[in-house]
Amino acid sequence: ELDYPDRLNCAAELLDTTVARLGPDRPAFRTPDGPTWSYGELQDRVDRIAHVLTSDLGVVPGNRVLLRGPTTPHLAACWLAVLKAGAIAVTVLAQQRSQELATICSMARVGHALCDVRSVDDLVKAQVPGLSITAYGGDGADDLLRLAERRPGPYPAVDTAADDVALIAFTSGTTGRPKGCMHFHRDLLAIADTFSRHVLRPGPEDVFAGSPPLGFTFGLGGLVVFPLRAGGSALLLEQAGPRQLLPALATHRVSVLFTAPTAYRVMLDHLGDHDLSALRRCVSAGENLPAATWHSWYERTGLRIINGIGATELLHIFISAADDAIRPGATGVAVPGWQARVLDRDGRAVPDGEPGLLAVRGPTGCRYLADSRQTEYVQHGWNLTGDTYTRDSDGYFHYVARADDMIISSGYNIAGPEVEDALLRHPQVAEAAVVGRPDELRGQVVVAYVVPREGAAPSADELRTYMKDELAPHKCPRVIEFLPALPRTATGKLQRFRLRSEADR
Ligand code: 3SK
Repeated sequence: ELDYPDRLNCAAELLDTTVARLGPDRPAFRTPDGPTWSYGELQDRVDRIAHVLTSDLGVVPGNRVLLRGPTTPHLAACWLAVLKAGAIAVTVLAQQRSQELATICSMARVGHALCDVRSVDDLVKAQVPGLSITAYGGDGADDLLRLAERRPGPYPAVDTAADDVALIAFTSGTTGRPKGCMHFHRDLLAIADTFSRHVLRPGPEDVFAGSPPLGFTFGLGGLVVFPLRAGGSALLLEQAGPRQLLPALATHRVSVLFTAPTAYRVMLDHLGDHDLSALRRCVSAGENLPAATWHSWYERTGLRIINGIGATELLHIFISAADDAIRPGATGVAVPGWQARVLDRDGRAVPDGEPGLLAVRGPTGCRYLADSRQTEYVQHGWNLTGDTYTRDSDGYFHYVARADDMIISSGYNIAGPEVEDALLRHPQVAEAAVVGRPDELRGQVVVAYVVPREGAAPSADELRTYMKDELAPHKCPRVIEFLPALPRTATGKLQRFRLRSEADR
């Protein structure tokens, strides 16, 4: 049971409480080339920025402040300062361009922005009425860091309520229209005190790193909230593709890694003799982790990937498992503090083994910013994530597909991920995505898009023959097409709707 006081400032809890507990000298953030920031230095920088927000920029509690920039200690410090000053952080991704930024600013009524000087152009181009933009990392006299130099001294955190909004995180899902998800100060601690505490069990010696950016709550949790809550440190990488991750894991003795299934597959092709001996936790989320990927990673590294499902609506991971509790191919069990069920469309639990809608509830919850889709996501007191799952008799949850991604062919229900998993077991396949194409005779037929491994060129016939040994005939793709890469969102999720419209042509 999580029991937070009514008055709670999450930035003060993450930073000031950790400094009081472990002292100021432990490392907090490091980068591949820059100096390491100790907790004391981080606290000093956060406090100076919070002073600038209040005294120079006129930010008051409840104001919404947009944060934009590559993954750096400065961006993390700005996030903490905004929360410490009682304002609300609105996080965005580097890939979001002026049109989307304008929509987000208008939806969230953003009045101020703190922006890495390298990312400022798109924001200026967005021409948001009344938006005050303060850049950091440049050399102007009005640069945030220059202003911060003139504002020394501790900043007492604003006395926020535990259920004051601290963060508005935007998600476009895999189909488009952005939704702003509001999260409270207590929610940000709850993700650390549930998933991180019970599944990762980190300590002050842990070094966290990963690919998700801070504008995606997967990254914000894994690279800022979890390390600070545990008194550990994070390696923040501006370039965090699989090929940059591998040498960084070795050089900085990373012990907790956050990335997506695709990155694990690419890293497998480039493992070489990188020293991964410090790595003890490999988290995979953002997409379903196929059993084939889990086994390949285990065979090559001896490490068991911790699978998990999370959502921007719920902030972080709510189903997962670690160590001996891991069952390859399953997502896991409800994280302590969370409950999960598989329901039918009327909100009734379906029997174990039968597919239905994944429903979860726990310490956070979906709170869309003025969006009628709220009543689709929250029903019967449960958050419906939009995924089809089964639960087995041991309480393990197994991913089937996104709820609207089931393929119905000749009366059979076919889950694309099962077909993808089979394709991924083929040694020449790097990535695979399966969708339904409308068909007069069968309703839909199974179409597979395949990205071959580097240097490989399998033929469609070869893969079709292989699939016949792997799956029942009705699940085997009728059509197999090759692509250089699969279409993905800025957070790395597969955009099946794009493949479906490709298949319709
Ligand atoms: O959207 C997701 O897939 C996700 C996964 C883990 C943690 C947080 C999020 C948003």
